[in-house]
This record gives sequence, C-alpha cells and structure tokens, in this order.
Amino acid sequence: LEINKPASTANGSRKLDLADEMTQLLKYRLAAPNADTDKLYQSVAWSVHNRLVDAFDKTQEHWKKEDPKHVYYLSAEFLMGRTLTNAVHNMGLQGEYAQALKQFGETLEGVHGAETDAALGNGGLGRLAACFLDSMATLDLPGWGYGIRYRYGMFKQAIKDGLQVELPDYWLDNGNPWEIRRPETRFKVGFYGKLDGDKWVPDEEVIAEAYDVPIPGYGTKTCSNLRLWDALPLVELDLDAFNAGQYEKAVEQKRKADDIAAVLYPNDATEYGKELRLKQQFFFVSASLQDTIARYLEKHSDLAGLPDKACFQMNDTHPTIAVAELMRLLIDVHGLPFDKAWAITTKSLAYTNHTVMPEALEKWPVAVMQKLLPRHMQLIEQINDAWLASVKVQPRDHAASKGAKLQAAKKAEREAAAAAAKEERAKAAAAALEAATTPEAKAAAEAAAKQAEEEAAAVLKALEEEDAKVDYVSEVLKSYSVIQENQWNKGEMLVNMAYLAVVGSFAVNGVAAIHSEIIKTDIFPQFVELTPEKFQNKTNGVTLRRWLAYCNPELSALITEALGTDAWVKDATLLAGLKPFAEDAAFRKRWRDVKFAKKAALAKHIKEVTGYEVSTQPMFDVQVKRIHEYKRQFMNAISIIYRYKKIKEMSPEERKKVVPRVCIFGGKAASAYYMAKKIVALLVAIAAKVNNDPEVGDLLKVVFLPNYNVSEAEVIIPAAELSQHISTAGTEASGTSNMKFALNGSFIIGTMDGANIEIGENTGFENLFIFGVKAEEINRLREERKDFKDYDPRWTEALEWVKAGAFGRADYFDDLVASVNDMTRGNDWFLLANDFASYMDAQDEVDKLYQDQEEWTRRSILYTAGNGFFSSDRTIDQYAKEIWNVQACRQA
Ligand code: 26Y
Repeated sequence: LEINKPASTANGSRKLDLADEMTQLLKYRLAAPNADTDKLYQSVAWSVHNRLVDAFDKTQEHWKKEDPKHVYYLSAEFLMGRTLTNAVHNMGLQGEYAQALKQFGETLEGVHGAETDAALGNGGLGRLAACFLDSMATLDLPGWGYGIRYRYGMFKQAIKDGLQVELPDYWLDNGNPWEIRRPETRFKVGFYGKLDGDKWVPDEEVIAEAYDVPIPGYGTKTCSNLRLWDALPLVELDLDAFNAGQYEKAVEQKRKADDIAAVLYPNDATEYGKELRLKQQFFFVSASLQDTIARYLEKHSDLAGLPDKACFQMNDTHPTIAVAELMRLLIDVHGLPFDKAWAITTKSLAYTNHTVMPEALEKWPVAVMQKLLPRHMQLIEQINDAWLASVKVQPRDHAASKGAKLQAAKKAEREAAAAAAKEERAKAAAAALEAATTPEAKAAAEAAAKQAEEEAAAVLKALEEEDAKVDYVSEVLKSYSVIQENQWNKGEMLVNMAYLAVVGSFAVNGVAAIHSEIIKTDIFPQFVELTPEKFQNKTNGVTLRRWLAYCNPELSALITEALGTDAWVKDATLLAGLKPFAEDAAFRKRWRDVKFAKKAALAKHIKEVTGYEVSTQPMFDVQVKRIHEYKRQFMNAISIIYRYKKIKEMSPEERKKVVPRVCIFGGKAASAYYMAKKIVALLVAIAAKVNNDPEVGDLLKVVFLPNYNVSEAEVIIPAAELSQHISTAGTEASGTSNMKFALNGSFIIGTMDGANIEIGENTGFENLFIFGVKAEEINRLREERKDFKDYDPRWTEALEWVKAGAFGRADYFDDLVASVNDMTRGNDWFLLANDFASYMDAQDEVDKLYQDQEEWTRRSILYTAGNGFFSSDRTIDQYAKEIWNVQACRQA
C-alpha cells in the first residue's frame, strides 16, 4: 500500500486488503476474533502502524542517502494526545479506513475514543513540542524529537468529595501500536562515581534503549521520528546475589534503572530540585547526543563538521546539561581539545526560554551536580572560567568599563542622598533656630545642627570607605557567572541552567514578541549587552491539522467550501480569504450552526462526565489550562460568584435581561501546589451550588471538567464562544490555547500578555475584550499598593461571601481568599484585585455584544480568518531559516 493516495482513487481490492489485514490482526496479534470496539481500535491502529512503518523507512532511507542537516528537538515533554485520527488523516487514508471499518460495522469516529491519550507532558511546552513535530514533518524538514518514554505520564485528575485527587496514568497497559522498539539501538549512560584527574569513572550505569514513534507529515510522504528512551539495567538479575539469598541486591540495578524512565514530573513551574529529575534530564540528553554523534560518524570522520549536519534545539532549560555533555563526549570520548570542542558545541546548540517565572528557572545546587555528574561539574567550571575570562577582555573592555560605570552610578547615588539629607537638615536647623526664643535654646539648636552635620559627614565617609573595598569589576563578572550563590541560602552555590544555556548556545529565543522582549530586559540583560544578535523571537504556533481540521471537521468543511480548496490546511495564510464571508448573512448562519453542533457535542460530554445538564443556548465561556495563580482562574471564579449573587438578588423582570452563560473550566493542579488545589476545589464547589439552585436555572451554569488533556481540549475548544486568557500582564510567556480558540472562532477576553497581543494585532484589537494593566506597570503597582479597601466593592462583596461559607469549606478557602484580600497574609502578587474592575467592564462588553448574534458571528469569522499566522508551520519555517539553517528534504 502506498500512502497519500487520495481516498477517491481507492479501488475495491485496496478496501479488501485493509479489512483482511484487520481480520488477520484481530485473529493473530490480538487473538480476539470477536472484536469489540476496543479490539477494533487495536486492529486499525496496528494496520495504520504498518503504513507508518513503510513511510518511516522510506523517509529515513532517503534522508540517510541525501545526508541533509538535521534538527534535533530535545525536550523532556511531548504531549502527543491520541494518534489514530491524526495519522490516518495526515496520510490521506481516511476513506480507505472508513470503508474497511464499515465491514465491521464501525466508523473511525467510533473507535477514536478507545485510544488512550499519550500525555508525556505537563502543558503548553509539551504540547508545543508535539505541534512542532507535526509541522517539521509536514514541511519535509529533516528533524527528530528526542525525549523520555515515561512509563507513567501526566497523572489522571479525578474529583473526590470536591477535591482533586491524582491517579497514575497507565497509558502503556494495552500496548502501544504507535512505537517501534529498537533493541539494537542502545547506549550506556553513567552517573555518580569519581574523577581521576579528568577521567570520569561512574559507579552507576544504565542502558538507554530507543523507541521510535513515527510522525507522519500532512500531504507528504515524509514521516519523521520521535525517539524516546527507555532505561534498562546492565544486568537485570544478579544471579550470584540471588543464589546467596540477597534478593533485594539481585534486582537492585533493575530497580534503579526503572526509576529513571518511570514518571513524568507533574509540575510546571515548581519543584525541579529533585536529583532524580536531573538524572532523567541527563539520561535522555546523553543518549540522544551519543546517538546523533554515532550516526554522524557513519558518514563523516571529522567532528568539526558536526554543526553543519546537526542542530540541537533545547526546549527550555530541562535539556541544558547538553552543553556539558556534548563537551564531555567531544573531549573524553572523541579526544578533541577543549577549544575545538567548545567551538563545535556553541555552533550546535540553541535554547528556547518558555517562562519568566523565577521558580521555573532551573538552578541545580553545585553539590547535587558534583555528586551525580562530577565530570560535568568540572566542565561547567571550566566553561564558566573561560567564559568569564572572555567577558573580561570583551571589546571595549566590557567588564572594566561597566564596573566603572556602576561605581560612578553608586557614587552619584550616594552624593545625591547626602545632598538631599543636608538640605533636610538645614531646613530643620533653620526651623529650630527660629523657634528658639532664649539664647540658651539658640545655642543648643546651633550645636545640634553642627553635630548632625558632623555625623552625616562621618556616615558618608564610612560609605566611601566601604565602597573603596568593593571590586566593581568582579561584581560585574558575578552577574555573568553560570555558578552563583543562592540568594536565599547564603553559602550554597548553584548552577544557573538558563545562563549555561545562553553561554553554550548560538541562538536564544522567547516564544511571543512581548516575552522575547522581557527576557532581554529582565532575565538576560547583561548577556544582551555582549551579544544582542543571539537573542530572537519565535512566536509560537499550533498545528492546524489537529486543532482545526480534525477536531472541528464541520467548520473545516465549511471553510473548504467557502475557499474552494482545502489548501489552507497546509497554507494557513489562505484563511484570510474568509474575511469577505463575514459580511454574508447566509454564511454567518451556517457558521452559527456549526458552533451550535459543537456546543451540543460538548453539552453531551459534560452530561456524561459530570452529570450536569447544560442548555446549548447560553454563551459557552471557557477557561482551560493548568491551574496556576498567575493564570488567575480565581479571578474568573470570583466574577462568576458575583454574577451568581446578583442573579439571586434580581427581580424576575431584571433576570430577563441577563445574558445566560455556561462557564466551563478544566485544568490540573500540580500535586503539591497548595493554592492551585484550593482553586480547583472552589471551582467544583461553585458548580455544585450554582447548578443546583433552581432560582438561577439556565441563566448560569458552571462546569469543572476533570482530567483536562489533549483529547478533552479537542472537544472543548471547537465549542467555545468566549475563552479566557487572563494572566497578569508579563507572566504568560505566550499561551497556545489562545491560538486554538481563535482559529475555531472563539472570542478572547484577555490581558495584554503573551500571544494575546499578537492575536489582537492579527484579529483587530476591536474584536478582542482586552482589560487590565500593562506589563510595564506591574512593578510599580506591586510596590504602591497598601491595602485592599480602595479596590472595586464587587470584589470584596464576592470574596466576603466565600469567607462566610456560601460555598462550604470556609476554613479550607480561608488561605486562598486571604492571598488576594489581606496585606498581612498574602499580598495579591498577581494583582487580581487591581484588575477586577476592568475585567468586569470587559465582561459587560461581552454580554452586550453577544446579544447581537449577527455582529457576534461576523467577528467570530474574523477570528478564524485573521489568525493563520499562528500555524506552527509558520513558526517552524522561521526556526528552520533563522536558527537551524535546515532545508526541506522531500522524496520525489
Ligand atoms: C523546571 C520544571 C519544574 C518545569 C517543568 C515544566 C518548568 C516549566 C515547565 C513548563 C513550562 C511551560 O509549559 N511553559 C509554557 O510554554 C508554552 C509554550 O511556549 C507557553 O505558551 C506558555 O505561556 C508557557 O507557560
């Protein structure tokens, strides 16, 4: 069978082939001749697997022959979701498989749900990696993903007694048809041990074994690869130990290896300081680098040419131990001198930053690094020394002149303070003198003034003496050092992984325009001074295949019909052609009908999962994303509480004017994130109260959909009419669901943050509901604010209601409420109270517009038409041209 044959060319024998193949698979592989939906899914999946392997082999063969430069996307997370629908459609085999399944009385949609969702990631960063793989393959770019084959992915979230509970994700239990085990591709990875001079003797070693996950491009023969590593012991069973009755010791190696690839750390943004996490990072980075070097050496002998054939993109700091590991491999294994190795390393590595939250910027204690990876710690020290030496001799004598400037600034600051103080004193002295009525009092006032003068001079002198001791050049150098003192725990030294990444990379990028500016001004300003050209922006994107074409086939069909082509699936700029249709009333009606159908599907899902019955008439208002204080689900919750309270207080006449809403939430809280768990509980409690209040009826419903993941998103996003992206300005690096919602015609209510800004530019800001303070005002506001009395009374009213126990668990919610309402117990770091009034105003605007369904639909169309820019094809094309220097390599 060949891939990419349009369905229309399928002939009878091809149909039979697939059905026959499925029958064989059912009989022999699955041993389940009487197939239920689950087994049918398995048989289709294994059949598609065969097609994928064909395409994979041809592509990899072709790339091997042509030997183009490859990009390797190193990522601790790949949030792939389900594969079947995506693979079948990408390969253009939907017609054939629909026919084949028909013979078993099934449909592709029918078996779709039987697949488990592959959740080897936390959230945005992991899903971005998955979208990027799809685009790389679609653009025929030679490139692989590299990561870890976690045995347990992201935990399953359930709600028990109103609280989040975490259950393990046994995603491999039914086998995985989407991977190919490669027992012949194995590398050793070492840990711990000691240094004998430069020579590292690890005292723990494991085997990394490859699993390949074929990644089919859309509308191309190209099928790329995601290579995931499993960890195996060198010796599974120590028979000697076993025979001696030491059963624990007999399997000790296996247990240690098992731990490495066991679980994905379910935290985004906190709790990275675990040694096992560093072990995981090193494990997959080492295996991936060994693997690529081995492949390079099959064709080339001089490693100096590696940067012409390989670029490693580091997805956040998680794989940045690659800087030291590539150095180690080049020096210790391949015998290169330090300088040559450094030249190769810094031409091969690039780094993407995904967050400015300080708690998510990894810093490993030197002691941990030293213990787990002594040779790497030694290399990091050498790298740092060489780096700081180079900073010292930068053109224009950078450190010295910056030091002198710093010193002069300090001096000016001191003198200005002294002058101001002097003036104060002079005023006070004059006042005292004037007030003095007796000669004694006058003399006393004069003496006091003189003494104050002398004391001030002494203070200034002491400051100057202190200052003379400061070595400003070394202060400047400290700001560049990869190894720094822990500011919260003096004496402890830390390796700043983001700095290591910047020093070791030839390109550093942020993920949306505003974010890329913030990393330049706030996170790496000193590095920008030296190498401004290193710093770039690559605004994120999402694959239109999964996030429009396949999750919303109804809207896709309408778009294709309007544009007269389905070429937009591969060239998203064509979506702009929809703009004129916004003015066409008949088209608008059909657009609304599609939205309605998707709302009905979601309503059905809500009923199945939560038991809540929601009408499809109200506005579907959605906030789905990881639960985090900076994302401000709590602010949304408080606005809903206020809305609810007002509805209850209204007369029947007033209630008629309310614009009904179904408010839908989804998202996981990291298991140890105290406040986030309370936010989940509050959302669940609001739902329970509001949905059972007969006074409110369909005017307001609230739903918390448990276990938000890729598959849930595929049902939720197409049904949304309004979606919320309301992070405190300057905190959300980009956001990517905002793009998915926009492409599916959902309005955005949001702050001037992350990619919201660029979505505004593309859609027209008049079509978004923007509110809240700007990023540049945040610091000032945080400093200025004194208490909560001055804020919107609606904020206090709703919070007081929670405090009074209107939603139960008053004690449990106490800390949450205090975190945004009490200067002594929390300080509302993310400025919810501050933004609340303008948020409520924006919500009023939403309600107003929703009442004009023609205008609402017109603008909804403009969202889809305007946001083709956010296709990950565009993003990847920019990476390929502006960072990777990788060209398409397509089979004829
Ligand atoms: C260090 C460890 C605890 C850690 C683990 C996961 C730190 C961070 C993360 C995940 C970060 C993440 O998902 N960041 C998101 O990346 C998206 C893709 O660029 C952005 O759209 C989103 O704004 C950002 O929060």
